[in-house]
Amino acid sequence: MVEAFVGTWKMTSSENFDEYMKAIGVGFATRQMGNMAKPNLLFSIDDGVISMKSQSTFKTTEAKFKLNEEFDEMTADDRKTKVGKQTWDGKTTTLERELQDGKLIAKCVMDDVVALRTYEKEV
Ligand code: DKA
Repeated sequence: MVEAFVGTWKMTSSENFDEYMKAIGVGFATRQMGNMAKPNLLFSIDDGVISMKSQSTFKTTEAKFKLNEEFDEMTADDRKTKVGKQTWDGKTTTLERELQDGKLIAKCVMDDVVALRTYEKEV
């Protein structure tokens, strides 16, 4: 039920994200910004098109897509990627977002490095 994602989500925890950013090749200065950023994730649906916007003081990015279709995403570190799997420069990372116990969990995987970022819905 993609409707359950609709709304605004605030990041409440982030585990192993610096290691993940290192694994995908993000440089030191951008990692500092990425580590400090506490993004809000905004999901909306319009006529079957899902909009996912990540807003932070560091960077705001937006991707629009339909379920089960590959889509382009420009990431906060300026990689132009294709999602579900993000592919660029011959590398691949996966970024899954799912709901668990009312929280949105973003699981970022690069080889054997996994970062988990937890978001809670604004009421
Ligand atoms: C999330 O939605 C995961 C975001 C992953 C961004 C990877 C690149 C960050 C570069 C600062 O929480």
